[in-house]
Amino acid sequence: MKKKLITLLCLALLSTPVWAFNIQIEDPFVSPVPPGSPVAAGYMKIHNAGAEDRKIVDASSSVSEYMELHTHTEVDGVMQMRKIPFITVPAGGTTELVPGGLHLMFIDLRQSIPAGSQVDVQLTFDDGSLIELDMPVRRLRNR
Ligand SMILES: [Cu+2]
Repeated sequence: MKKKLITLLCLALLSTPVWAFNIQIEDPFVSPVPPGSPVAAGYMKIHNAGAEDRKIVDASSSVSEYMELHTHTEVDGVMQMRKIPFITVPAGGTTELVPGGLHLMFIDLRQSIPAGSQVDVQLTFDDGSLIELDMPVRRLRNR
C-alpha cells in the first residue's frame, strides 16, 4: 500500500486546526499522569469534511511502547476501558475523543509526560493516510 505522509505540527498554535486531506483535528491534548504511570490517555475533536466515512485504524507515538484505540463502556455500573479496532469519523461529521468516552491510549510509557510538554502522535486512517501531530500535555479545559 502506498502511504502518503503529511506532517503537520500545531506546536504553539493550539487553536489552529490541523488539516490533512478531509480530516481536521482540533484541540488535541494528553492528560498529565504522575511520573512512573504506565499509561496515559489522549483526546481531540476530529472533523471529516469528506464524502466518505474515515476510520482511525492505528496510532503510535515515540513516548510509549504502543498505543490502542479505546472506548468506555459501563459494565455492572462500573465504567471500564475497552480496546476497539477503529474509531469512525462519519462523512461530514465530527467524532469527539473525550474523557469517559473514546480516547487514544498510550501504553507502557517510556518517559514521563509532565504538563506543559508535547507528545508526538501518528494516526493511521483506513485509506492509508497518516496524520502526525504534537499533542500538548495539559488538564481538561473547562468548557
Ligand atoms: Cu484507555
